[in-house]
Amino acid sequence: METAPPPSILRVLFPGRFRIHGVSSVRRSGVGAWAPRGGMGGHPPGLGGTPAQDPELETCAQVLDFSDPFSTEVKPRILLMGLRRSGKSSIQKVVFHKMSPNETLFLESTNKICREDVSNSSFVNFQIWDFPGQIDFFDPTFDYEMIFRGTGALIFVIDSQDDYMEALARLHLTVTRAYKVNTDINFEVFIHKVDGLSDDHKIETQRDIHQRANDDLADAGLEKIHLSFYLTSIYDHSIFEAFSKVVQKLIPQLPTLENLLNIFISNSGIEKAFLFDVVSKIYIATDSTPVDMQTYELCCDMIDVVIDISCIYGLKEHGAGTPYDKESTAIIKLNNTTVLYLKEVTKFLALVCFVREESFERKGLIDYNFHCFRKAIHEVFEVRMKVVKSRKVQSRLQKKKAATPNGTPRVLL
Ligand SMILES: Nc1nc2c(ncn2[C@@H]2O[C@H](COP(=O)(O)OP(=O)(O)OP(=O)(O)O)[C@@H](O)[C@H]2O)c(=O)[nH]1
Ligand SMILES: [Mg+2]
Repeated sequence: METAPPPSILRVLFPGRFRIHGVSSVRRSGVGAWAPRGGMGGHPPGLGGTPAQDPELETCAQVLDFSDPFSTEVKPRILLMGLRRSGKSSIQKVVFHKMSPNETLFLESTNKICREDVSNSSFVNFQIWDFPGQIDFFDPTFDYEMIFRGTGALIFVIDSQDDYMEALARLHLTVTRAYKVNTDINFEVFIHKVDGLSDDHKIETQRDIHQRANDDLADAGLEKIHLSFYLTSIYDHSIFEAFSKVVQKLIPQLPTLENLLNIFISNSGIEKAFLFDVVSKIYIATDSTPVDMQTYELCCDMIDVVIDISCIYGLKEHGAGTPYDKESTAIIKLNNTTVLYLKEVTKFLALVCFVREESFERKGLIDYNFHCFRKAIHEVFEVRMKVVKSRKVQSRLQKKKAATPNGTPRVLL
């Protein structure tokens, strides 16, 4: 890739792709976004509190206000639904708040719908709505039509360690209700807590759940509804991988990003490349070669190492500065003649590549091609920002129209 596709070509190739879904308003999560991980390995005491102890988080997770006419803004919604104790809140906390999986043992049962914005002014912009276990669709105060109308993905969490017959009935009810309101929703089923199952049992459980759920839909004449299934656990990387796939389906620029990654790797002699959202470790795109779990896990570990070391040794006095910036880069040589190469792409995105040692000898070429790749990503990003700005202006105008001259809203908020 001696020359990156100029922006004009990008726009010609993907004219409709520069649509955005969201307007960023609230900063991601209440915890410092760059706190060292509490995830798989835990983090040093005193560095980055966990959300469970962070009172700021409580104010961040807004309680749903159904009457807010602007709360249904353009940001795609991801709903977390499922029976009580199936693990919904744990998933949200582990993926987006870096909570350590063990700490989820102390989470209290959710008793009201909590929504949270994941906004990082990059490609990953959405709202997550965490539901209490038992939602009564027949409760008149529960306006499910309004909720499903603005939903991009509905994640239904099934506890695989429990008897899942009730969960399957609830899944069927939820999916059919949601589909009636909005046929565009992606239905994602997380067969969760699989850390407690043997490999054979995992496959058998997935097959059984898949079969039963689809049979139920077929019996109701709704075989056109497509359900995607994932085996997940908060105790390994499977939950991050599953969430990556859910989020990728909501990123309209995905084909552009994949295309750029394909051009980049084929011209640089790179085996595999991932574009990561550094904070959540969700990969928002990868080239078209197949992903294997070990590769993905190595990338996650590399990001953790870079951020942890930067947090501990890279910050200025009194913790000023960010541990991830333009200068962020890392090279890790593995003992199997593979090199892991990480470079900053935007404030929130990193490129992590797998390169053979012999190809890495041409690092100059890789760096030059990376420079072109980065420029192209920024072009895509700029188009998106322009749309975000114009959406903001539109929304402000809308709000003004809805208010009386003395500023009081015409509708009850
Ligand atoms: N073994 C295992 N336990 C998990 C996993 N995910 C969550 N849990 C546990 O499941 C229990 C319930 O988790 P929650 O996240 O509170 O469940 P919830 O679905 O939000 O429950 P409600 O808010 O009551 O609807 C906690 O004790 C978690 O530690 C997992 O992947 N594996
Ligand atoms: Mg909960």
